Amino acid sequence: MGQKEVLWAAALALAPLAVSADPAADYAEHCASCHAENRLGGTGPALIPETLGRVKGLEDVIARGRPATQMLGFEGELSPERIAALVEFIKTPVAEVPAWTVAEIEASREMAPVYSPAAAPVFTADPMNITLVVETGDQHISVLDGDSFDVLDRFETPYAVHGGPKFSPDGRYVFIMSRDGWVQKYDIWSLQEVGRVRAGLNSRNIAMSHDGQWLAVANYLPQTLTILSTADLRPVKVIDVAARDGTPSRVSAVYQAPQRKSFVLALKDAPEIWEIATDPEAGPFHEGLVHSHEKGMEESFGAQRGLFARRRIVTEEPLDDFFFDPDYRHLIGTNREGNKGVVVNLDVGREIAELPLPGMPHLGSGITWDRGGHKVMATPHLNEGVLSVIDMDDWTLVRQVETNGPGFFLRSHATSPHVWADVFFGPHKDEVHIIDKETLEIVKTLNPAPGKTVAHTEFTRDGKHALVSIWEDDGAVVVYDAKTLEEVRRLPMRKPSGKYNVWNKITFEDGTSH
Ligand code: DHE
Repeated sequence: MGQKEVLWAAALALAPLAVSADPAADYAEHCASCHAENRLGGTGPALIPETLGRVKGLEDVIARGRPATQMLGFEGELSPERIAALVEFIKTPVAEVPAWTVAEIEASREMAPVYSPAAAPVFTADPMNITLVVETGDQHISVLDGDSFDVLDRFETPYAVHGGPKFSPDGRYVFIMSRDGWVQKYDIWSLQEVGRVRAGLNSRNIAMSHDGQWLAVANYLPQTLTILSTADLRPVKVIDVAARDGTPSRVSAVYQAPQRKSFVLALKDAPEIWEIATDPEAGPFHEGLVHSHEKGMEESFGAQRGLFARRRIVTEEPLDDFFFDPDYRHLIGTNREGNKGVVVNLDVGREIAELPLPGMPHLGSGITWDRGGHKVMATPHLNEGVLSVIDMDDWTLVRQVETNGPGFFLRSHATSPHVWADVFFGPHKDEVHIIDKETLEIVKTLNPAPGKTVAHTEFTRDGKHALVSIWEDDGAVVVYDAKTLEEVRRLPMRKPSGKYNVWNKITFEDGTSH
């Protein structure tokens, strides 16, 4: 064949790839069968900006697929131009969000056919010292014996687990949420999945009620709060989340306030905090009042009493991220711009103080401890290499501890003199600072895997060991002696993100976030 013919043959071979991009048609042909026509997920995850926002290398995934999943590569059928157009298409918000009512949620419920609950733990390890490691590299959770560090089980989770799994108050069951709104229930004693349900189409986080009966699921899509029965994952209520003027709002996050027997949530798109009773007798709901910033304005919600009664507290600005003091009387929140903090007294329903918290404080990772007779809280900042330490008695800033870069997570333990703070962002992403809780000085900086992202610490039940993640696909959990700060074990894991110790979580250990 002459040179001309070769070029001609090559052009012909490329012809199907050269067709100009029609991403909607390409989506319908290649993606819809797994990810659903409306892009809200099917056997594959939802392909919407709310889920994909932080996923890097989408072009590569579409071209070459994802190993060890059903996601195939399409580079043989789609040109780079069409793949790029497809990426733009799936990063565009969906025009219409379908209803996701009690009926739809109920229909999504899948109880594991082979689940048989054990009468006692099927292992000899201390069930209170189990630590779960969420491995986002291949969507699994490893169940670690907190004494021997043996992996007792490794089970598959829904795609893109986010936030802390929530344990039943007795530590037997754990509930895990994915960004696509799936909630999975797992029985730690039996080492088996119990079932799963899609409680929302795009969800933020979950909270367990004080008595373990109800699980609240905070949703972005649709703008609702779903209440599930923890016993069987049945939806018992879907609450539309809308401001007082009727504007629908996403939920910034929901947490349980055990002493108050309530869930507390903040609205992301409206200046309101809601408190939802998880007990018909829950204290504040008898007042039936809401206090607003506008002088002297109170609104009665007298009719809304009983289980899941709601109370609104109006704030000056919407709160994006928040935290509580240990007795849940105060909520410490930050606004969307992340340039200041406010303290809201939940008993009287008013903002009572402002905090100097510039640089996007990540209050969801805050922890508290006793320092010199005062309770202090510390929070990292996502935009600045500092940790702010606040005195919770008078809401003053005690110190801004300078770090080698912005961090994501903090952890400590009642038995530990240290706070462990990662440096998640920037050139020092491979470091973890060890900070003295009294002097607030960095006493040591660990660098367990030079050049690799290191993040998120969790302690064992007795506080003797601290577990740190190497956030890489071929990552690890590094186990340190919490006193000597020496490495004692390295457990290979697939991008281990958060780690959660049963005892520390169910006892609300001071050194752990919610
Ligand atoms: Fe998180 C917890 C919000 C991005 C990993 N994250 C939380 C919580 C909130 C939150 C409100 C507390 C929920 C709970 O545990 O009940 N996260 C946000 C964001 O607003 C942000 C910045 C943007 C977003 O995409 O939502 C964000 N988070 C991330 C990530 O990019 C991380 C690093 C990787 C991932 O998995 O998406 C991430 N977030 C985590 C983890 C926790 C978490 C591991 C639980 C920490 C814990 O110790 O409890």
